[in-house]
Amino acid sequence: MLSIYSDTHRLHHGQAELMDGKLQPCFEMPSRADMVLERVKKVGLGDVRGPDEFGKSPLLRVHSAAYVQFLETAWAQWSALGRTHDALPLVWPVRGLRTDRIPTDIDGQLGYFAMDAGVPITAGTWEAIRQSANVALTAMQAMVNGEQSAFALCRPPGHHAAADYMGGYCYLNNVAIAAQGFLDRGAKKVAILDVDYHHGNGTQSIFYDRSDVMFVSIHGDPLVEYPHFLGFADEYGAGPGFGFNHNYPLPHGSDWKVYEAALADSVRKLKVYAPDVLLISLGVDTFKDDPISQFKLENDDYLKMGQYIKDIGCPTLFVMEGGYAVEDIGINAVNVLLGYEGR
Ligand code: Q9C
Ligand code: ZN
Repeated sequence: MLSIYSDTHRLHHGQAELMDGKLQPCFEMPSRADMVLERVKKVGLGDVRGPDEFGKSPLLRVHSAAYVQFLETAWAQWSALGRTHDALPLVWPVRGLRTDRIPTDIDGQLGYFAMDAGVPITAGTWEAIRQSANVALTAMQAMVNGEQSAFALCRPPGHHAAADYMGGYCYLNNVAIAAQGFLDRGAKKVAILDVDYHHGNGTQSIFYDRSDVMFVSIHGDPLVEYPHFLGFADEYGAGPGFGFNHNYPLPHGSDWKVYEAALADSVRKLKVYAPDVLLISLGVDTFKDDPISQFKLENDDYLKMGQYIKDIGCPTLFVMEGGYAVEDIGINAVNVLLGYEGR
């Protein structure tokens, strides 16, 4: 399987996030991508190529112009005030507050365009997130050109980012941008299966009212897990998109047996939909030793996950999302790809 990767992800390295009331080093760190790349090479998965440049237009097919401009200028606005630490939001427009005007100061903009404080913006963040989207788009283009499968080794991840907000370590929604890319190149029906531990709230919201993208997600129950405010089982889509969104919230402590039942049901739904192309939001934070997650999957379970995905029976683009057990992230992510390939 072809992999696409860029070193540019290193330009994004947040200093700290709030966890349990304490500031601590960001879980979403550059070594994550290094470990996955190392494993791709070690098992001889296939060629590894750098990304091509797709410019801003494919980003604007998914994200609002105001949001993309915010991402592009946030660090300059922040550092112009003499600030040297990471830019972070601290205030949000909750119920009853006004969202009909975009603040002109950077603190207001950070709150307006963020769902949480897990999204540090550094000097290199814009370049890193742009290239992460280019990695996904390059893998998409390779498949349009004939590859039957590909692995976009994206970092930063993307599935929590919606049309006009960032959150949960995510800025540009790489999988949504690639899915729209397939549609813009002639695909009629696309499906996204999100196996990250956290619900892909951004991806769901981007395609919620559309029937040309089916979204299926298996994740920790939002009643007790991030992102808390989306990802419940009764979210089926809206308008023409009704019936094209399916969530499988699972309890803390879920192991492969519990997970497999949800995955098998997801695979059944995806086969009925019969998409032209399938995208996988490949988070491996479902692993038993993940430091921020509560599922119990083991290394070999990811091989079986890959076999289930293969059984859906269509061209498949894997897009890297979360996974914070850095020692095992390469083994687990690449096991899905090996399982898919029947190796
Ligand atoms: N106590 C992705 O996996 N914070 N994002 C969780 C845990 C946010 C995860 C706090 C987790 C976001 C792409
Ligand atoms: Zn996650």
